[in-house]
Amino acid sequence: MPDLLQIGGITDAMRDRLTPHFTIHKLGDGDYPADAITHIATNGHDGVPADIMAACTNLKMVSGYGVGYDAVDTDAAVARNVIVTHTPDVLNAEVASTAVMLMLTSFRNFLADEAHARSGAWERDGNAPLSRSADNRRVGILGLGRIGQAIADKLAPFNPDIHYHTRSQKDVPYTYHDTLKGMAETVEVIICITPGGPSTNKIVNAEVMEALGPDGTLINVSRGSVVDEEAMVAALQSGKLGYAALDVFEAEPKIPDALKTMSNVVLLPHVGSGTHETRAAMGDLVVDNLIDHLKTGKVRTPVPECAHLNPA
Ligand code: NAP
Ligand code: 8YV
Repeated sequence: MPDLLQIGGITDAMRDRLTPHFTIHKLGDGDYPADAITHIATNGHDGVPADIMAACTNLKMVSGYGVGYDAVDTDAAVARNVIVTHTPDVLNAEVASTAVMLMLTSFRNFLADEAHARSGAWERDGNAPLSRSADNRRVGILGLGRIGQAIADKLAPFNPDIHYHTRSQKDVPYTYHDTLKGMAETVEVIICITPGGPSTNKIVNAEVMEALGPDGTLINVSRGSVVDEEAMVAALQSGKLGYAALDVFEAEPKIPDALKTMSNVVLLPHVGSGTHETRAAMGDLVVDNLIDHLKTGKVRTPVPECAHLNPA
């Protein structure tokens, strides 16, 4: 059987489906036969470290659990004819729900309200303070792709005025901004949902956050690298940025301590796609890609950079 290197965890269901087809070696569980590895299963966080990619001289395919693949060097893969796959679409609805719930939680201040109810403060001190309505807001989506569009759709009942910034204008009925700063000056909320990587590195910088302003809300469900985290902490501390609701961070699982004490911030531990149902669908697609590659040489969902390596 071909040898597969497992980087990070896989579910029991994934292992059960893979075991009849591959000899699985888990990275970290002792030595693995680097020269024999033809397939790698990994995730969006761990990717494929450069030394492992180099050591696996017979590598043919990398199957990623997650739609974001910024942790895999696709240039290095393409240079060696290694096809990389990811798990697009099956998580759109879940990640969109996360973004919408982050927006609702931030605007309606539900975490503080829940603490107010649970702690007995309601009986002791009276009603909780009023919050901000999430209805009728000017919402700027940074990255209107598969998930960005799902966020726009899911927000529809809240009657938003949708704006977006991407590199290329889309055929959609929303207001396009060719600069992120221009969008930040116009909207009340920015929801980040671009890929990570060099082209988006810290594009939400101090200038953008100041343009969003003291009443503005920054929501990040993309990658921590998209936002200048140090500048965000400073802007939240100084009041130049009003609120933040974050699922992703620069050095996960590390969250800057300063954010943990701020009442104008909502923090999640990168759980955008983290439900049993969606993770099962992602796991199935990871395995489908691996088994299809083994049986036919063709994969279901190559990353765009590798699409030309997939047989027609
Ligand atoms: P997608 O369909 O490829 O959409 C990406 C969008 O970002 C496109 O509209 C693209 O438009 C835009 N974009 C790319 N580079 C840009 C740049 N430099 N400046 C402005 N816009 C840019 O991807 P998706 O499936 O929606 O996923 C998006 C990302 O969400 C993933 O890559 C991942 O990082 C993140 N994600 C996070 C979670 C989580 O758990 N929090 C879960 C799933 C995904 P243009 O090409 O026209 O610029
Ligand atoms: C995953 C994600 O949890 O799909 C993505 O890009 O960020 C999440 O769905 C992550 O990739 C970890 O595997």
